[in-house]
Amino acid sequence: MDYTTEPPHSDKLFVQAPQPFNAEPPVASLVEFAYTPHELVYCRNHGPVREFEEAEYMLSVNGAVDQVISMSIPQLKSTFTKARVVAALQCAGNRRNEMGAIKPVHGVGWNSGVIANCVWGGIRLRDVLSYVGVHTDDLLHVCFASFATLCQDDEYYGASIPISRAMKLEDDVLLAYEMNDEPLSAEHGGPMRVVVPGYLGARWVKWLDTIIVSSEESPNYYQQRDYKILPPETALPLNSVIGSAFKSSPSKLRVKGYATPGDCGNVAAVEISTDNGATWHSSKITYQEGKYSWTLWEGEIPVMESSGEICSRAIDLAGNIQPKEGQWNIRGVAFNGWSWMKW
Ligand SMILES: Nc1nc2c(c(=O)[nH]1)N[C@H]1C(S)=C(S)[C@@H](COP(=O)(O)O)O[C@H]1N2
Ligand SMILES: [Mo]
Repeated sequence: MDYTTEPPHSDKLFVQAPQPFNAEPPVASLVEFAYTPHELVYCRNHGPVREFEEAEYMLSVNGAVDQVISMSIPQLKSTFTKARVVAALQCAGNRRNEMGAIKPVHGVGWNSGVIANCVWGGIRLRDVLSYVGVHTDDLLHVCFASFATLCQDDEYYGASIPISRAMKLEDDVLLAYEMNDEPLSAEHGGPMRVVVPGYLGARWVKWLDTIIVSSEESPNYYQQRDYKILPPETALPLNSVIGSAFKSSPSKLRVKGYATPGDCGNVAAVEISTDNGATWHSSKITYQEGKYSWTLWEGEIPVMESSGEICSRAIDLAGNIQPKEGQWNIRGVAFNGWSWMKW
């Protein structure tokens, strides 16, 4: 595969694997921004990044539809209304290195920066499916594919979601062409990618060129093998991560981090402890937006020592508490044990 024609990458990222390009920002920088700036958005690729001309890029929609269509991006933009959604994009492998410390796991070694909270702009998948005509009462799947790009383990990159998720009224799934109000860059899937709020990043197919409505899930390797995670298969678990911890005065420790919900309602609180969880201090939530954003939090707690270790745990609206130990699995996905940081 040819990696020589890739556009330049951000120099603010730690490169975890150069080809395909896989890189993440330092988590201390990440938690400084509610919306992740482009240069701090992680890159997760299974093949070379390619640039395409928007005017010539075509999206085709076929399969179990009344009318097959093939439209260019400008045509799609003029046919369907624009929507904006704030949602956190997160790789299932986020925090894999912490899981791997328990017992070795397979996959790119990731720390806890494989997440980005962005404003996504695009057209609604629901509008496109209504336009082509689908039978929503059937147990159908909406399969996404990027045949235009190459990848490591299959002929193309693909994924799917149930049609019920695609058609859900208040929770738009987007075919996005903007990220943080800028045109979607090539490395994040421009001219068009899928945005499925609440689902793991593997389903957010980049360089989308084909949608197939089918009675089966996508047969693609990345749907059937690589990102089959324990139930729930699509959402990531309740999580919190410490981004930075430093002494703000001789007697105070300042701690900042992010948190993400599972599928039982948003994050309601994040707690921090300096005694391995014997006692917990509450933190202040400083940012949260809608159902699908991440949560930013910070706290200042009394400490007299000059060094130590701190941990965090998140609690959601249903009262679920992030577990002390994450559940180990060989793929190293969906780790959500308490977050720890030495200071
Ligand atoms: N076509 C294509 N889409 C893809 C991928 C890919 O390699 N190829 N990687 C997926 C995975 S595993 C993740 S986590 C996200 C990463 O998106 P990003 O690189 O914009 O951060 O894109 C998903 N969509
Ligand atoms: Mo991913």
